[in-house]
Amino acid sequence: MRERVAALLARSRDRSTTLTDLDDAELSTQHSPLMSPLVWDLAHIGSQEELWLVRDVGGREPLRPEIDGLYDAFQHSRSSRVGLPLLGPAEARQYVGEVREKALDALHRSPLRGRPLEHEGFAFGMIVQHEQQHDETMLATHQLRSGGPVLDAPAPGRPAAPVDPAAQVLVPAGPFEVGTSAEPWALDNERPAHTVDLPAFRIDAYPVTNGRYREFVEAGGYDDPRFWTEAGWAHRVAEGLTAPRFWSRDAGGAWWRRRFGVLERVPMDEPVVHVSFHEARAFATWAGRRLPTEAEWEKAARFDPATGRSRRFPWGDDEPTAAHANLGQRHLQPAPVGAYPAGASVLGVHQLLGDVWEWCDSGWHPYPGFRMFPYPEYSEVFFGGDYTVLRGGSFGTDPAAIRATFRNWDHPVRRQIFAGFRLAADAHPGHDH
Ligand code: AVJ
Ligand code: FE
Repeated sequence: MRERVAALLARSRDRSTTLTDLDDAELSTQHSPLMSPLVWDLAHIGSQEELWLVRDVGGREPLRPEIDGLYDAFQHSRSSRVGLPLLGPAEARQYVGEVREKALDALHRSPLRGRPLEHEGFAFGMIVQHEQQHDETMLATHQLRSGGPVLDAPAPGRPAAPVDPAAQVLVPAGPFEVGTSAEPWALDNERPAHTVDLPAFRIDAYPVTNGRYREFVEAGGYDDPRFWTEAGWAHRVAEGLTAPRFWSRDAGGAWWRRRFGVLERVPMDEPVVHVSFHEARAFATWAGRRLPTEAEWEKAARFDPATGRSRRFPWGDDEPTAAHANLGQRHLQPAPVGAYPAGASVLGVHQLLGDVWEWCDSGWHPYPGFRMFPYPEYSEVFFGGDYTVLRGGSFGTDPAAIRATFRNWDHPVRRQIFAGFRLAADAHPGHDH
């Protein structure tokens, strides 16, 4: 386990290093009021690692107690962080390096069992996931940055044969297990495992593609309040929305998108990305369908009707590989639908993990029996707020930071995250057998 943890820590640091390989001015500037300067994310990653692995697990004195407050996300909003006396890029790099040395020392000394924080290396897993989450946040900052490209990755693979992007799968009625009490590095909000009984429903085999979404745009979906909730329409009007973020249309009517500094045609067979929950919901209403609830999404992803068991991942219990899902920033875009047949769930639902986060029609609430661990500012303080659940991770999410039980949340108006959606519908008894 020590070796595995060390490798995961190294992988996340490699990613953080790539994402902060920019000149000092670019690292310290605010690319969008929605985001922190990249140099804040970098030192914040170190600060969390110091707090949990060096001070708590390692039992060491603070390295730089005077900077704690600067990197406390609750003391300073993202838009105000650029005005703080932050560590500069060179200082931040040195700080995270020193913290890492001491964290590795703590890894060698920890029994990796005993008290809950160290049991099965939980604190290490939590910090790996934390750094990877900020790496995805930093990737979103890159997407918001103007100027030429600085990141590069090969295009994802294509499906062997074309698929029907509107294909649907029937999920049978009945109880199944949501959440987990066994996954060692699952975060507090994924716990405990509990039974949920759902009526039968239908869910799309693939996330909604740019091609399907374009039809909604061109049919005037953004101009008809009937498709939008009241809050959604207010958001549509206030922000002047007309299409997914980063899309534009040329004089000939062709759709283009800006992706990490490159202008390119919108690929119609890729899952749509950079839409808010409200846009997703309006699309669903226009299409005569709805978004899945969080429990429906999880059942489509985990339920094995042959055994009645819930799996760790759609494809089974084995950790993700490059064949299962588009994860880990290996590709800097979603893959065309049908590109990951090996990652489909038993029921035949594809691309649930990776590609795009999927908005669900569920607010952010604790599971019955929830117990905060190890700190309330990860999940608990957000419960009941103006948040919507997202599932499944995106091309920007590391495999270490995603599972079929993983729960994410954000404000329903957010569009800079790598979020899309898939459609669901009730299965009407008498029509579906
Ligand atoms: C779980 C993605 C909502 O980025 O706000 C990072 C993750 N928490 N540092 C966020 C997180 C503390 C969190 N999300
Ligand atoms: Fe954080």
